[in-house]
Amino acid sequence: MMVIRKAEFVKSAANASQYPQDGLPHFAMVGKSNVGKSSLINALTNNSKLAKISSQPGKTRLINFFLVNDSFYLVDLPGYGFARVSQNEKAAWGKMINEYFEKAAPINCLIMILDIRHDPTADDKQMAEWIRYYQMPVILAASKSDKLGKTRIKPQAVQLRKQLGFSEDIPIVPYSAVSKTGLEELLILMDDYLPAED
Ligand SMILES: Nc1nc2c(ncn2[C@@H]2O[C@H](COP(=O)(O)OP(=O)(O)O)[C@@H](O)[C@H]2O)c(=O)[nH]1
Ligand SMILES: [Mg+2]
Repeated sequence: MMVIRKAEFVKSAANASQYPQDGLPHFAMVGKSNVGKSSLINALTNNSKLAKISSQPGKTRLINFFLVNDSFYLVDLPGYGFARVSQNEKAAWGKMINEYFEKAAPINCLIMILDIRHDPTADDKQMAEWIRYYQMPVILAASKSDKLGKTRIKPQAVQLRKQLGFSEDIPIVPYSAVSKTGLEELLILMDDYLPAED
């Protein structure tokens, strides 16, 4: 299994010319604001201070790159669906994500995060369509499983995947950044997208 030995913030980018240019693979976190993207980066790297967690939703406006084990990036994408943002901000978000999808080769895999307690929003469904359109590899990650009774976790995750229109071939992993459950399973799935370590 992948062991995360080292993780560091590298840079923030507003456009493609600012992305890292070293050709290392990316795992990019997508999901609505406040779903837990930054918390997942911190939980996976076991560093609570690495990515900025905000109780104010909608604060991440840039793409943040974190280099792990000197061999791949965890990418914190700006969240979508924050009700109070203006049309201008929504357009800017769309442009930024679209540019990332088109120009940040190689994106090895997206990690699409959904709150396990809630049905997918229209924005989540739009993102799922986008992922299928670009034929991007994706792992679904259902956050905040600590907020749900144990017996409801698995069925709720399976339901979420179905509501998003993904087949059973797409993995969905319930996890909690608080109780740290599900993280190993995610790392095992991510490992399949990385070149074998020597
Ligand atoms: N209970 C619980 N809270 C979480 C979990 N993951 C994130 N949060 C909380 O959800 C809020 C938003 O998290 P954040 O990582 O900033 O979301 P982002 O906007 O998607 O980056 C913060 O208050 C986090 O502490 C989780 O697995 N369980
Ligand atoms: Mg964030």
